[in-house]
Amino acid sequence: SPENAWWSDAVVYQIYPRSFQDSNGDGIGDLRGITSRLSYLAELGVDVVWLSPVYQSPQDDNGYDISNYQDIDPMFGTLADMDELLAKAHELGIKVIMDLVVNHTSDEHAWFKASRASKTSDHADWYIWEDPKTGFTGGEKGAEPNNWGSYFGGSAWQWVPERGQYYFHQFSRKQPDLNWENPDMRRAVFSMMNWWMDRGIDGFRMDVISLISKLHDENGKLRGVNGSLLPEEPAGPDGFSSPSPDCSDGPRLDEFLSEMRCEVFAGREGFLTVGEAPGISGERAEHITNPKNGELDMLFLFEHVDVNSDGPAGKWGRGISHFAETKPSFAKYEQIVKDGGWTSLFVSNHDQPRSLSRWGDTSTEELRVRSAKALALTLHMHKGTPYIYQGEELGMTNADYTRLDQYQDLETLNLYKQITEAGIMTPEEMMAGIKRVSRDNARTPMQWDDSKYAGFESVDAVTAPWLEVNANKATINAQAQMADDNSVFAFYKKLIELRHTNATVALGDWNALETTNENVYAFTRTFHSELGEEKLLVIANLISEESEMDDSISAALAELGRSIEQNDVLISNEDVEALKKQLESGVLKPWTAVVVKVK
Ligand code: TEU
Ligand code: CA
Repeated sequence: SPENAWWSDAVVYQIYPRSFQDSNGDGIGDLRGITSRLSYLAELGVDVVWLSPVYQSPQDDNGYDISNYQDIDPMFGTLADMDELLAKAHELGIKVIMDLVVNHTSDEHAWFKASRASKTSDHADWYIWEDPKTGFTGGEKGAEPNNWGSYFGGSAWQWVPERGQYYFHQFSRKQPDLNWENPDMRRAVFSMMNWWMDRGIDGFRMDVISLISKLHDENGKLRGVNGSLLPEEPAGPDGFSSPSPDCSDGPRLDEFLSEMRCEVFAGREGFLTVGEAPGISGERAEHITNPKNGELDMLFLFEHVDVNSDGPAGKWGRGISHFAETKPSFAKYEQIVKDGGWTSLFVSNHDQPRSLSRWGDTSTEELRVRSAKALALTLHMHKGTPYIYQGEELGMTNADYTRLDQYQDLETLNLYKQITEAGIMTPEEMMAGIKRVSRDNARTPMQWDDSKYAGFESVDAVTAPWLEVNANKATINAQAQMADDNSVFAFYKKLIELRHTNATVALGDWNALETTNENVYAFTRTFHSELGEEKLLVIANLISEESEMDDSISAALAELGRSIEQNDVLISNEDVEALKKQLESGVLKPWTAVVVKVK
């Protein structure tokens, strides 16, 4: 069972290296910068650090386009810097996992250069190539093999005259999809993974791993279910259809993942594998993460962050959302765990807007702190493995940008063009969407202190940070929060400590309480040991108004048999006297959140 794994009570911290700490004043975060901040992570108490990609890359998608897997991009440092980071992290008891991006490479990778050069090269079939549509010569509009669009805008097909063929790219045209049907390609990927494991890393976060197997025919050619034609789905208003139904959770995914487990991880211990898995159902997630199937330790599923994103403008047209809307998704994730699998728990990463800006209240400093703690408590009290994205532990917020030219993310810039040109949104509407959901919201430099560049780089650096620092560094920064016992940072530290020290928090069964007031989220965690049963009751009011508590919550609270005292409260953003009043009157203050030990 996953409960026996070393990581069953672990907390993972994600670093986006570009934006974490710059050590040499070129405006870009780097490995030496990270190494210099490891003591901060040790103080916070995290067990594992996940580094977004630092490999050699033309940086079309900030490193998710890799041109050489077995070297560090000079922008981030050297292999020696990586070795030093690993050694220092391990000294502090922190494991390090790297991002593994093997659904695609950069178009500047040697494998792709060989593949595009000719149809007969050794690497000819390492990527996914198709002829132009019948009746077309190729390269002209309408000649693409089908109408699939790339997630980053435009067609998913790119014409290459040398081969007289198109290659397939689900992401940017500088990110051609690898052909996992090719066994030589798979062997090369596994050998690269072994090289990194042997170098001392502790595992991988696997980028869009759910997309590596596509629908294909018996010759391994990308084909629809009817075997002869590429599937052509109905197009959206931009003229493209999504490749997702035919390219996610494909027929050989389990086989590829088991093969990887055998080829890379068999005989190793103390590692962690987490797969990014858009398009995977709850049942399939349980299968993939159930240890008896030997695939992956856990997955990132996206249902909770994708809520309200299915209009014609996708996430860009998403309105205001409430965290309570994610309850059904968390129930699904907890079911995966109940059934013998495992789940990761996250509200932020480098692709999402800041969770606090999306779901919390940043209108006053008091509400910012209160709502950041309520969201953190709620997430961390689930069963699974919590992930903290850099700056989340400080309650960092979305970028404060007002102009398009302040953004750099290729998805943001491409989709601005595509959505406004197709008339799906006006430029004003799209700018509002970008302000809410652009990936750059999470990529602004880490706020270490209130100095000119927030401590991300030194004040006298000649080159400014690659992405503008948020002006609220003056109030939101690590230095201030580390000195304050009531800070968001101190609260995260306590949540992590609870997971390490309290078996019920790490391993207790999760059960939702039925509530009619949807703004209140309540669940229990129950753990049986030789000492008997321990039961925790988690209550959170997820809005900026008072909320009435349901009777089901009062009933669960009544198991305590008396009114609550300081010792019954494991953690809260409210003091015990205030809690007593609210729990007895049944009216919760805005964002009150608490874990009560009722048994
Ligand atoms: O993201 C995959 C993914 O599903 C994204 O399309 C995500 O949904 C989108 O960015 C949200 O707007 C992974 C990486 O996390 C992302 O940074 C990369 O750009 C992408 O893969 C391609 O490698
Ligand atoms: Ca640097």
